[in-house]
Amino acid sequence: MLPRTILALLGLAHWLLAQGGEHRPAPPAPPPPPNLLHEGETALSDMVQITFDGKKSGEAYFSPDESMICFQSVRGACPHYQIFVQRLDGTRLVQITPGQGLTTCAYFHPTESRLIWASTHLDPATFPPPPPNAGPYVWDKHPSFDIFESDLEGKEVRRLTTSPGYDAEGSFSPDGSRICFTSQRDDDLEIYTMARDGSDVRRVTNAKGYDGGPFFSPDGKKICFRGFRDPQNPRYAQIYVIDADGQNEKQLTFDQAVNWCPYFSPCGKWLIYAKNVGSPRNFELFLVPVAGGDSIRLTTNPDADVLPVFSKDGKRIMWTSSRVGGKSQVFIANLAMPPLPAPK
Ligand SMILES: [Ca+2]
Ligand SMILES: [Ca+2]
Repeated sequence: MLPRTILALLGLAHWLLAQGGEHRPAPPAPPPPPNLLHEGETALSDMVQITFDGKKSGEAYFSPDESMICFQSVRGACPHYQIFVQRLDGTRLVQITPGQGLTTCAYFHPTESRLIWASTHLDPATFPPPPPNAGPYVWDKHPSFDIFESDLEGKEVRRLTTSPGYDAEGSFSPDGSRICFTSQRDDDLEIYTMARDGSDVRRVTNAKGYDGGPFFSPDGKKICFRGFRDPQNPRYAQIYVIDADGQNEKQLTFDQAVNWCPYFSPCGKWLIYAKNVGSPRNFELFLVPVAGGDSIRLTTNPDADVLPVFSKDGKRIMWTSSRVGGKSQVFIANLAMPPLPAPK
């Protein structure tokens, strides 16, 4: 039997070799990418999914050269969001945060290979899993949150805030010299700025309610944020812009909804943000002129579309959506910007 088996194997090997070269059948064409866009999302095109893993992922920001993103994800052993960095193609995945406690809101330094993030890893009371009824995109304004800076391996960690109370939601000024952030150090949640090393803290907002999610304008002179300030309807939030020194606050949305997570366009004349439409869980992306005016709706998908940011050239947006399988992940699409309306 053995020689016959060897002969059969040799025959098989010869046949396999003969399949090579010009007689090899053409490989099947790869399937076309799935159309992730929903009917009516006509300003968007070429939408691609960037993150796939974990129970949920979101709140992604581009690195300065836009080759990488930082984002938060619940995956692996930790039951809470941890901060990760990866290339856009999913390679070079690095967990930045220590793997214990809550984390949120990472943001790249504009010129150095470092990033900031908020974490409760110094407080072991925050290590246990969250309650089982936590929603798809919730975070806890835990008083043990502080803002830290690290390199892109999660090493050389520096703590930037030390005051009691929640400190999080940090982002750099365009030149990297200052950080705007949210803090509860004065009891109410307000927007502050600080020098890049945590010194020279200056308060920006002064209104009852949760003011948060601040980002500098591209010229560094303004800050956009959202505020939950309606004492009759504390669940409703509105979008605001304010000078970085706390002057000239201006409200840009006025409807009874959660207007949330604004971010400046690279030209500084628009904010992109999310608002809940139809149900508390469905958020859609909108544009609003910084000078004031009507908002323009960009998404129509019945799942959450939140936390949008622009690429530097303003031609792409990246945001968190649960449109695939109901699970929050990060997506990028081209955006055709509408013409800026004439000032009223
Ligand atoms: Ca406030
Ligand atoms: Ca939606």
